[in-house]
Amino acid sequence: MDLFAPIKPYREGFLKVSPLHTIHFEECGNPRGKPLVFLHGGPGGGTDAIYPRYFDPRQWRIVLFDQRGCGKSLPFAELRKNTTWDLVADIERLREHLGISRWVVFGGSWGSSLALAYSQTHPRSCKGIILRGIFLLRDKELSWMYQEGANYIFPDAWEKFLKPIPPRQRGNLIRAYYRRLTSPNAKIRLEAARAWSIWEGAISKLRQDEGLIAHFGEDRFAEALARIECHYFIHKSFRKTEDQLLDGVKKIRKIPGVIVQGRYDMCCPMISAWDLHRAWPEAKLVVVPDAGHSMTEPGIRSELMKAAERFRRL
Ligand code: STX
Repeated sequence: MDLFAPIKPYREGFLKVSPLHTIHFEECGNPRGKPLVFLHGGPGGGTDAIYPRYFDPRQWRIVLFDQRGCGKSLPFAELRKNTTWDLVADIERLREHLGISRWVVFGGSWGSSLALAYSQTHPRSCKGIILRGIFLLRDKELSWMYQEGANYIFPDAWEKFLKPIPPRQRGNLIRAYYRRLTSPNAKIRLEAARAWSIWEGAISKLRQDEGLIAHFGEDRFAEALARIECHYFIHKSFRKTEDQLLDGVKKIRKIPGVIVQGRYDMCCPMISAWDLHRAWPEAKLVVVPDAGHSMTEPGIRSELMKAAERFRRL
């Protein structure tokens, strides 16, 4: 299934969500269409022009926003007052600001974690939940990606990830990176940000994509993504317990849900989609047999577009 044509927002704006933070949002498609909120990944990834193209613009009112500190939101790469629960509150504030009573929530990767956190906090605002590349904020998922796991598959890319960190600090890479990413020295910060972000780009697709890796290495993109991710991950994404998002499923069981997962996702391995499916059997699990993590992988793209088409009729 091909994406819909490139689209320009019909409305764009800024919403001040705290004394410190202002978030950028936009709306695409049909102002009288079914409302959907798109939760991007990272955290810190920002909105990409490709995101609204998964949804039929005649049928949907597509709301996108840049989470605190990234994309066009201000201040850029700011870590203060930037937690999962701040983002959950921002989503609800944005919904009210736009006069939407209930919307479909769409999120992949970190966006899936945020979609679960949001829907479990505000179930009555959610008409449906479309998730992709499941990430449940658990220690084993962080350890897989940033300590031991994915490096067994990508030892070549891992060497580059290790490079900015002296050997004696490699026992806790998230901590070692956090120190550099919050350094007052811009050169140290940027070197760390690029290495952190390039690692993620290198493991995001079934087949490595040099264009994607180069994009992840761009200074501005890398600085927001790496700083914000590392800040969230060193704080265990501000979760209350290890299994908070699985235990919280009881609050969203009755909301229609779909889980799209690439079998060879090296960023968010399928164990989490499976655990979520076990906890939430009412949601439909779709495993794409020949895909990794990225939402641009052909099989993932088709399944997400099919899911959106089914959810349009809810
Ligand atoms: N982060 C996984 C995630 O949420 C550990 C993610 N992966 N890639 C992205 O987000 C972007 C493409 C949004 C940068």
